[in-house]
Amino acid sequence: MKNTKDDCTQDGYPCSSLNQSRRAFFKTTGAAILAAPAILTSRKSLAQVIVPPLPPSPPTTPWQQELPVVGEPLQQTDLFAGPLPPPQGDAYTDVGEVGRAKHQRWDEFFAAPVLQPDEADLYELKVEAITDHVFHPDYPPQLVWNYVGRTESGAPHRNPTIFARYGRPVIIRLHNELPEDHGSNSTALTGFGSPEISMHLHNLHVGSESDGFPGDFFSRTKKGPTLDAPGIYKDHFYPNIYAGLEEFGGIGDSREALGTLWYHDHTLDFTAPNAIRGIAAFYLLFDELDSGDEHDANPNALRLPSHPYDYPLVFKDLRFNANGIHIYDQFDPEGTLGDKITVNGMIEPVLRVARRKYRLRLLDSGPSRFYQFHLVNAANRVQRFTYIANDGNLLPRPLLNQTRIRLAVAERADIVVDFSQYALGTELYLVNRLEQDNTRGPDGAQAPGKRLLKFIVDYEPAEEDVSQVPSFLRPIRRPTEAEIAAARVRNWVFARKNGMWSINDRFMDANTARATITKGSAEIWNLNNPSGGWSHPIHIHLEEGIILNKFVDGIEVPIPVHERGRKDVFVLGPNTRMRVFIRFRDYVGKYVMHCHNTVHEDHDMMVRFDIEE
Ligand SMILES: [Cu+2]
Repeated sequence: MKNTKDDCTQDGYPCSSLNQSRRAFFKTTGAAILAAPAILTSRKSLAQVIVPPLPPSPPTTPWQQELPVVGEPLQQTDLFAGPLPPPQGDAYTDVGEVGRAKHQRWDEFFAAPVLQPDEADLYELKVEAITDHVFHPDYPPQLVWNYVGRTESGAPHRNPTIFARYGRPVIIRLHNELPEDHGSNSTALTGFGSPEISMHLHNLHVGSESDGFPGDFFSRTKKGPTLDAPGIYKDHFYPNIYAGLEEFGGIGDSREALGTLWYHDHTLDFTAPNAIRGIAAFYLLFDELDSGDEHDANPNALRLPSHPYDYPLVFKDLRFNANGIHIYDQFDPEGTLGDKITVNGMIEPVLRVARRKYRLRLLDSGPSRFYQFHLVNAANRVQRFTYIANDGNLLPRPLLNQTRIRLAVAERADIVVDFSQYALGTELYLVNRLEQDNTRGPDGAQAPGKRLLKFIVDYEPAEEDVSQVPSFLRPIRRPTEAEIAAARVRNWVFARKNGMWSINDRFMDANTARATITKGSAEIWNLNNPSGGWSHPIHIHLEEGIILNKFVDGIEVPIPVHERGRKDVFVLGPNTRMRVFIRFRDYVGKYVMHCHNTVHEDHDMMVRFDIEE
């Protein structure tokens, strides 16, 4: 159905904050840019011709704020007690749910059309504007947008981590409570973001209606082109099954388990400003092997360091104006590179740790910065750790005695650091040595790097550390030669076009599938970045892939050992091509592949693909 201008989704794009003009502008050719609306022409002319560099963010005194020693998981919500009806397979448009498609596989998991008590873990989140966030005490309290749940005492729980388990469904009821007007019509760079939202859980194996498709954005009055109606809330059904359900039965193939996931806003054209506004948090998924319990008596359990010694850390690069207020230029297809790195929302925080092993889950949430992390002591001497998971997927075997972690946007790395080797009072730093001076990609690494997070080895653990890192973590299913030979090959070229970013010479169109794939089939995707100037971390929704070959300047190069497991972000450096083997399983519908440099994604390096029966 064609959307009308009345519901504010002409061409399928939200009309708040100059969006329509912006889209019209961006969709034009280079010649047509000259005839674009005046305000945008002037903005774009500035961006493309003069590019006045932003002054650096005001200085901050390091190590003024402390991260919580224990990160509390989100409490469940009793969705049977609230004013809205409990979740069901079909959308409840008559009581305010958005017009989404019916949840796939609902009838396989639940006996009735409407959920019954104790059939799933239930959570309620509201995306809210919060006006008192402190990035750093040297900057004023200010506006962020967060996912907000509730603690046990009923207090707000901002960007909470959700603990989930394979075989136990989760349903998240997401409310959009953002203000419709947040100053976005101002030309100040403080008014960024779109108050319509779409929540993506990266990279759960899930039905497309719960995947946070970019065109599924909504608010009370507006909707994206791929929803049937706007609404006040949307239920997301996360069945927490392994990929391979139809092939293996049960809850799928446990070799496909994911561990470190994150949920973030994915609104068409606004992923970067909305995620950088603060709409992003962790979702940790456990199973029998990676059980989240270092005391687990099950002989199959890995007994990796577990909560509260399993600690997620998210890194974001932000830019602040002279008043210490967060700014971002969502009109510039080169975005805004941050020069202040936040760790879990704070600049240069301190984390006090016990003398024992920790599992640290590192996430680069962008929008554009790449990192090369090192753990160093006060004399900048590099420390060693164990690398156990990339992109949230446990590697077949741990990588011991590692000294660095490279992350592109949306990549994750789980590492185990043994703080028991340090005396009480020891100070250690997580540093970034990767230089980067624009949003196009990183330059080289330079010691000693920038200190982002200080650890203080602060106390003895309350009990003996019984956690371990076994020699074998999770087996991997590699494709056979016959499967590789039989796979259909698709070629995808990621390139600059008219000052924007294209895939196979075209821009994102939420209404048009550029590939149609038969459910249950496997393909080889040739991901090609022929440019010498940019890096593109390519993310493919729904499924993990395995890199078969990697070429730089046309010459095959070894695949780094941490990239030899399952991945959902494929980091294409300059002049790089990869062959990736992917199975498309268990679900049908619309999904996307995109550059996860979210500036490139928003300016339009994204493609819709559909899976069909
Ligand atoms: Cu890119």
